[in-house]
Amino acid sequence: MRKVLFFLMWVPMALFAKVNPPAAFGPVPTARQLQWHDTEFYAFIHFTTNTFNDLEWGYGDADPNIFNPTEFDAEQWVKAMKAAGMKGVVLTAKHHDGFCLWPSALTDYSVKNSKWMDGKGDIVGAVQRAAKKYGLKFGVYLSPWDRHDLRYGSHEYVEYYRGQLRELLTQYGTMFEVWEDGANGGDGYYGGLCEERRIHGDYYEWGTTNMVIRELQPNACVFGGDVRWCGNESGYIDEPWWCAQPNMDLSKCKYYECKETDKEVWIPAEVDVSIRPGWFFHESENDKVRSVDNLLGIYYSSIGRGANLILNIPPNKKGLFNEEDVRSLEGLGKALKEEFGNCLNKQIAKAEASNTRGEDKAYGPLKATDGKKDTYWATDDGVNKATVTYTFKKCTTVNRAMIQEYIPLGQRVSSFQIEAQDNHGHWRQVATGTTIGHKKLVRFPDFEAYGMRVTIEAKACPVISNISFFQSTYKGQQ
Ligand code: FUL
Repeated sequence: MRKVLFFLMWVPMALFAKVNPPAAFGPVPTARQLQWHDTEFYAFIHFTTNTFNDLEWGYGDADPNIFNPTEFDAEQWVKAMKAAGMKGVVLTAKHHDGFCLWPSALTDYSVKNSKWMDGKGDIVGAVQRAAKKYGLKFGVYLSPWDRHDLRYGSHEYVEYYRGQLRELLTQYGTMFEVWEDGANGGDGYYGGLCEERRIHGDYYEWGTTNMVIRELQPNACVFGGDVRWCGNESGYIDEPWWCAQPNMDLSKCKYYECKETDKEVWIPAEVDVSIRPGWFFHESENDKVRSVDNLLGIYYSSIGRGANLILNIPPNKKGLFNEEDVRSLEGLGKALKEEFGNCLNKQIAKAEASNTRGEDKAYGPLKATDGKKDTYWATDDGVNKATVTYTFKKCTTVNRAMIQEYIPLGQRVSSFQIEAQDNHGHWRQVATGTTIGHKKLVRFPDFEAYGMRVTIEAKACPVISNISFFQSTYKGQQ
């Protein structure tokens, strides 16, 4: 068996490369994190009794009958997400108010006791089915803080929370992400006692609780475990940004793929931001929906800096996305097509690199422009600074660039510079930056270029899976 495995590994290597690929540098993503990185852009949906009470944090005392989205249409949501270019959706199955959007068998505080569809409806099921129909991945947000439940603060509540995870993770197909919010403890209804409850330390016993997720949905990334919060709700991550993080949180080691001896683990950033000022729908914010330009800026400062973007769109009281929100989503999708629809890599006539691993074409500069995600340009071990030069067939207008590291072998790049060659043969700097990771997107003014040059400096030999140049026709919102 071992021999067969060795042979299977050896054959492709022997066919395509004469020298060994670079060894991994630092921590590397798990398989589930790699899938998550590829998902890049998805929707967040905040919907509960708050939508009908004009609240952000429901106290937990709302009458379930208030939840009655008379024109609820999950497909309308999903079509708008698709139009924006999103690849998934995460729904608040339960927010802090404790109201469940699915008919949980573990509480009465859910859609089954609402007016909506005479208590026979299931928002989680409807959104999951619509997502599946339109090819979007699905995930849920299950708030650990529950301002409705009497048991909150006791161990019994933690068992209840685990039971709810079990319901959600067994009844609604494959999930790509589970969101466990960080907001916790405080005043609430708590079964009518209306008091203040504080929780301490590792109340939720995350190491054990999240094993439920690992067991039932091994491909789902856990927000706050596999993935970390970017630190703000404004739509950006700082630069430089490294996915390698000190492995401090040993309580999570049980479910997280780390050993207690690991100094660092791979934990990428997720940028959560709302299309409106609030997370929930408020009529008064209809004129404050983010513009296409604003959303595009967020796209660049999140996905374009190696993070994932989870953009919240709150449905209105009818259970629909409001028209302003749909307009911005459709506009964003169109803008993204104009930004990245015209890749100039097909114009490349010649590629050179200051160093190519083992002088082997299998690691040559054209491997970064071939559109394949598993091939890369790499240098020899010890060569941590290198330049690739691409010459176009003819002078071409360039104004956007994308660079991606081959992250299955870790994150390495600490700085880069992009230059363009003018008609006198002079090289002009058009962009510089620090870290790259999964993806770096840059925009610069139109440049009539004969060629493009990218210089990379890294902590170990650079391994670059994608370098693309674009001619964007997006002129900003008219
Ligand atoms: C926060 C929550 O308190 C907000 O209501 C919202 O759900 C946001 C995404 O996370 O911590």
